[in-house]
Amino acid sequence: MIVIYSEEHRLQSGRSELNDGQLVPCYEKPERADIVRTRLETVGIGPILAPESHGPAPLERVHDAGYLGFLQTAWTEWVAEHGDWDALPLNWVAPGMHRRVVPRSIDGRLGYYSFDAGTPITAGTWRAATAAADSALTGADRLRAGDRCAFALCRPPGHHAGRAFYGGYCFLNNAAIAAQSLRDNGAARVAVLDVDYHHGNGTQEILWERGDVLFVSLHADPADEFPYFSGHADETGAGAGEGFNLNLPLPWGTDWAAYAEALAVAAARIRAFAPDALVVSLGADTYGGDPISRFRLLSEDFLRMGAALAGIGLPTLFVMEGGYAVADLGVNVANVLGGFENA
Ligand code: FKS
Ligand code: ZN
Repeated sequence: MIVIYSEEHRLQSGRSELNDGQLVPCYEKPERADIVRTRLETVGIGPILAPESHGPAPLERVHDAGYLGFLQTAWTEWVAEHGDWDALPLNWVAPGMHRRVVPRSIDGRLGYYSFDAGTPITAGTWRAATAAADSALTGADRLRAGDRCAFALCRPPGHHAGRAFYGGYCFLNNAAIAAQSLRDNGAARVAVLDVDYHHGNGTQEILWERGDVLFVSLHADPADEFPYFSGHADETGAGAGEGFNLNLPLPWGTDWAAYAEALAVAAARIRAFAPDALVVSLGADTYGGDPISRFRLLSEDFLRMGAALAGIGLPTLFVMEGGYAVADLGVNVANVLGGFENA
């Protein structure tokens, strides 16, 4: 399976995020991609290729033009105002306030376009995020060329990024950008299956009114877990997208037995949709050893996950999302990909 990887991911290296009341070192750090890459080399999954640049057009198919402009200039504006330190938002709109006018102030705009204080914008954020999107797009190209599968080793991740918002370590929605590219290049229907521990609220928002791109997500119940305000089972889509959004929230402590049942429900829904391609938002933060998550999958369960995903029987693009037990992340991700390839 071809792996698409860019060294530019290193350009996203935030200093800190707000977590449990403290500014702590960012969980979403360059070592994550390094350990995955190293493990893939060790087990012989590859070749590992650099992404091709696809320019702004595929980003504009998914994201708001004003939002993309903001992401490109936010760091420069922030440094001019506050100096050379991570740009983090501090204020958000609440019910009864007004979001009609885009603030002039960079602080105002950070709040306007974000939903958490864990996602620093740095000097290299835009370049890293566009390299990640290009990786997903290059992976989509591989499926179009006839490959059975491909893996885009994206960093920063993407599934929390919406049409016009960032958060949860995500800026550009790599999976949605890839799904849209597949649609724009001949696929009649595409499914996105999100197996990251956290709900892919950005992907859901982007695809909410779409009947041509099915979104299915297994994740920790938002009643207990980030992103809290998205991911309930009764969120099923709207308009042409009604019935094409399937959320399968699971309780803290979920192990492989319970996870596998939900995965079978997801697989059945995807097969019934009969898409031309599958995009998997692949987070390995469902692992029992993950420092910020509370599911209980074991490393060998990721082999089973890969085999189950292969059983869906579709050309499949894997797009890297979360996973913070860095020492074991390489093994867990390689297990999914190896489990898929060997099924
Ligand atoms: C825990 C606070 C958690 C944010 C968690 C973000 C998760 C990001 C992710 C992605 F795939 F996008 F990277 N704060 N006390 O794993 O879903
Ligand atoms: Zn996650």
